[in-house]
Amino acid sequence: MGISVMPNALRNGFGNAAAVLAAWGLLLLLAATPGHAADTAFQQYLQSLWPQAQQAGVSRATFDAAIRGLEPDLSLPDLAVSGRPGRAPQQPEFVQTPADYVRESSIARLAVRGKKLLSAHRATLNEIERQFGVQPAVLLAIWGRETDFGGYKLPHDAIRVLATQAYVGRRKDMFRGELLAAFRMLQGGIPRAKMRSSWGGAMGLTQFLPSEFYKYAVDFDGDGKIDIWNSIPDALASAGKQLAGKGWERGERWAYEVRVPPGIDCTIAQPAHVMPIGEWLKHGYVPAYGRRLSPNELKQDASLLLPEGAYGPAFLTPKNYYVIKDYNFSDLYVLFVGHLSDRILDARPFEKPWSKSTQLRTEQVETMQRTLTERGLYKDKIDGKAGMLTRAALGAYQKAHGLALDCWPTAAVLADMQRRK
Ligand SMILES: [Ca+2]
Repeated sequence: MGISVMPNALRNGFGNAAAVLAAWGLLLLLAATPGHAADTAFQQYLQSLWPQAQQAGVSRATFDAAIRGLEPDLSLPDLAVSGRPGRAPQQPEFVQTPADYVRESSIARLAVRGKKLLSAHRATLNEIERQFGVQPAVLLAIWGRETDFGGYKLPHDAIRVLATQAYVGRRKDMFRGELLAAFRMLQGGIPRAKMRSSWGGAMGLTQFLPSEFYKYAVDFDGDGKIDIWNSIPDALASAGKQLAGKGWERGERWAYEVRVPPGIDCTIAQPAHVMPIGEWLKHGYVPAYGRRLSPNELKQDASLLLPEGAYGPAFLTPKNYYVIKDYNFSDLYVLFVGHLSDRILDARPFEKPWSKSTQLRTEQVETMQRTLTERGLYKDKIDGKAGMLTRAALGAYQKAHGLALDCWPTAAVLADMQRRK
């Protein structure tokens, strides 16, 4: 348990005396004083939100009922507490590989189920596509990924999660806004018992944060109520409207798997390096399975994605790739959802399988990211994940030092970095 939480808590936007007291209260809790001291501080923090809740149209009775007896849930991930500052959500000891996350057995199982649901909900899905431009299989893939088509029981009370994240999470301001929106949902008549969520506070069959609920959720089955929990038409149409709102290009694909020409420079695989797909093909990239692209598809701008560096499958990613990424900021999430959407319609896996190559530990990738930052090759987060920008920076390092170029965090690169220290 680390006393170092205190400066962080103060720096990260606690703006008034009550909140400062709340932060000290939490510190006391972390110093293992009896729980009721922290409860008081947490309650004081929650009470400090009342003026904003009132402004948002929440009644005193709703507000009081929502926070009565509420305690923070310090077991949640992504909290800046207890000697784990900056701990990423559910961070595994080893870097998660695409093969781990886009697990073939999960994809295959969900695709079979998705295909059945596609027939069962065909008319609704076609109508959603007509209105919002998002293909049925993409919406089914999101539903499958988010809640296993409704089979996954969300473990948390959303109010408690949002309140905890607003109080002591790494993104306090964002979650304070979400908590206020969740109070509005209660005020609007949504029962507390329905508001079950993930550790990040998302609710319903397709996982909406409260602010997104207000922006995008729709009544699509025409019963006069918006129900993203039990109505499949409402949940899928809401997800469709959300993707449309984030810029989904009607009818376009999420990505194109391609064979890359031999000897490419893998450092070009980053979002800033964009060409029309037709240009990529002129440079020797070939659509997997000999797929033919329409003139319209060839005109789309796309960047190159190499999720496993020089290993595994490669993709050209047009705008819709980044629209799904905006929905959940993770390339592996987009690969999962995108590939599942394809597999619902076509049983073929990626033409080039994931590599079986072993992974480094998260802290080893963090060490690499720090070295790359010191050398001016990397400017993004130190998060121990081998994301696009980390892979490109590793490639730049390999080029600078005459190492084999694969844009992938291997033991060889790490050893080279340590030797040059
Ligand atoms: Ca409805």
